Amino acid sequence: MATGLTTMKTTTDVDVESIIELLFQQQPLSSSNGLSYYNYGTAGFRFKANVMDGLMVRVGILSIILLLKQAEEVVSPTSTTASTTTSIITTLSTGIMITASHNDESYNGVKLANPDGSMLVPIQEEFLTKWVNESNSEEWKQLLINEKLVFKLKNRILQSSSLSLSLSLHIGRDTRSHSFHLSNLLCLGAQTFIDYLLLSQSSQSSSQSKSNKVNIIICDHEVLTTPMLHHIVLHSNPTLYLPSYITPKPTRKGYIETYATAYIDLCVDLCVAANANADVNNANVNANVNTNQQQTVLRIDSACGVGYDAVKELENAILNTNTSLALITTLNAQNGPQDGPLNDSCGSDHVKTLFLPPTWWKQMNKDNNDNDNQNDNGNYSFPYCCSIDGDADRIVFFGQQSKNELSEFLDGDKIAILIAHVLQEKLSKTKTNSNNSNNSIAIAIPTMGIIQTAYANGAATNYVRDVLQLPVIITKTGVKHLHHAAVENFDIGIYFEANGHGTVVFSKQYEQFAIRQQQQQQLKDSFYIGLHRLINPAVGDALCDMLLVDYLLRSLGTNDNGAAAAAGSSSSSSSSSSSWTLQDWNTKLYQDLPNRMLKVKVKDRTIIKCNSNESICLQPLTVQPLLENAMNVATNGIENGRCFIRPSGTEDIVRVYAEAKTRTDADKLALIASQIVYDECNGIGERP
Ligand code: 16G
Ligand code: ZN
Repeated sequence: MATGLTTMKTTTDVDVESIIELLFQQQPLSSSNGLSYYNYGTAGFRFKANVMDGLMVRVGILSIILLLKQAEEVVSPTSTTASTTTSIITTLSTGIMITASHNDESYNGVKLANPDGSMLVPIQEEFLTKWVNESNSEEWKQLLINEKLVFKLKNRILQSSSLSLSLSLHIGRDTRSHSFHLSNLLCLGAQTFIDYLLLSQSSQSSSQSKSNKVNIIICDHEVLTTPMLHHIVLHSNPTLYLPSYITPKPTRKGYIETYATAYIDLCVDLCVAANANADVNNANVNANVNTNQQQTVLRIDSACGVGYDAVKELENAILNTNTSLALITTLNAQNGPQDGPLNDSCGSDHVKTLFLPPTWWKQMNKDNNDNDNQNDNGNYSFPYCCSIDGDADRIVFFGQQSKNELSEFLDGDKIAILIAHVLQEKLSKTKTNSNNSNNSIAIAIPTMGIIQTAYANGAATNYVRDVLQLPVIITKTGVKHLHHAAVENFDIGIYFEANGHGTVVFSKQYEQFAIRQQQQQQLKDSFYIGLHRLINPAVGDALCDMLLVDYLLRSLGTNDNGAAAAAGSSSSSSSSSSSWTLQDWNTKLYQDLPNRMLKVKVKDRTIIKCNSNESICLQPLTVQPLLENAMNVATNGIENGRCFIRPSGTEDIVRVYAEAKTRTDADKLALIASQIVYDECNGIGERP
């Protein structure tokens, strides 16, 4: 079994019977675990950790089959038969992450990543779901035998060409106590199946066995954030998916270097531009920084999870560059895995759903040991904070004014609009510059749009449509839906769920545009390349988003039209601070409508069916008319009221969302909607 980074086992005597034995001694379906079906849901398989052993072995085997299928697509028959004298090695990587994200410690989960770092597509999900649930051993035997035959055939084709294939499955896991055990089972399944396949290859001829045409290895990266795993997969397939201006760095260390460097470069550029505008000699940026400037500190709630160490590493990497501290923000990581229970009273989900500050566990433990509690209020005022979730793919920002009160709260909608605002100003400036230049060829400005879900605040959606005048697409919940819509529709696709999960994806046209901007004779504008370097395009990434937001806030506070141009006209209205504060961000663009999210327990949530973007309930038939009635101003006096319900994909509950002009109305609407769900969908427990 693979443990430690990059291990490969030599083939052992594995036959189909021994795999079947392994599979069925770990049969996942059992009446005792109360589960009759394992569904690949919104974010992969996610269950109570104690019912996942058999599932993991199966996912291990199936992930190798999926990797081979991906390889078939990349290495087409024409490319394999092309006769070349030199040997070409084709590499391809996919990944698996073991985590249950924001769920509590008792849960775990597993999700797969495709070679470009993106999540699975429906056909792959269906394949996985079918086979993890398959209880007929004959069916399984047939699958394994067929796969071996196909593998042999492919190998024979490769033998006649100069091509070799090197395939890797990258594995990462979060800090949950059972993640190590589940990861071992996953590796056991994957490695046993690899041994079985490679045995057929080496037995073909002893002379060929030395130079296997197809190598398959498991790279166990151990504890990682989810976005690190996706980054590693994406960066392992650079020729297919990375632009020329991003250096592939497919390791944990490479991840830290990539984003720390991108952040510093952008911050330094900002300062150079500001100094240039102020007509100051900018040869030595560090020397020109106003030393009176206040050091900014960002306090980070790491949800007592895997993001904590990653933030520490980022902080060290940033500090080690010797960049003037006034140019960058100090990252103050809190709530590490040793400080408190994972996602418990802390993390992005807690702050977002309850509008409450997280428990700062270290501080709380200290307070509890103090006999006098007098310091409480004074000690809990932090103007600039963020919370990430248990696997560090979501982030929300907030200011805290006392132990139990937020001063500001900024979610994924706010992040998306901050990015769009800065980019729009910048693009418009680029266009003006281009029109004013003597260049007779007009440049094509990349298209930009925003993808949201029904959970996006109504005020955010209106702001994008009416003020920014950008297209908005509303998709089903689950970042994979937003991701695909962003890739398919725009050169710059900005997608965020309100819960803080999101990123920006860039098209090939954008990449060419970015390169041209940097090559321009006079301007040599590296902003577009710099921005792309700071973003993890594979998946929503709390840590990249954290650095990105910090940079954008700085750019908006710069007293010029500097590198970012970022601020454009808004910069003139910025406060005297050198950076937009959270309050600036919260109030200068748009104000959220008050909203409330509630959960309702029902007997069977699968009876609830929604329309394609989950904003309307289609079944049971009685629900939607009652919700419409609840939203109706005439009957309830609720202004700007909107509510919807949907069954959760990750918990056994129904989610209710409501927003309205006032907090009281939003709460009232949420309560009425919860009662409708309870009454019409066989609610259990106490009626809301
Ligand atoms: C998962 C999804 C997230 C979605 C959430 C919805 C991924 C990586 N994460 O966390 O995008 O918002 O589920 O949860 O896909 P729900 O179905 O319980 O509301
Ligand atoms: Zn997560």
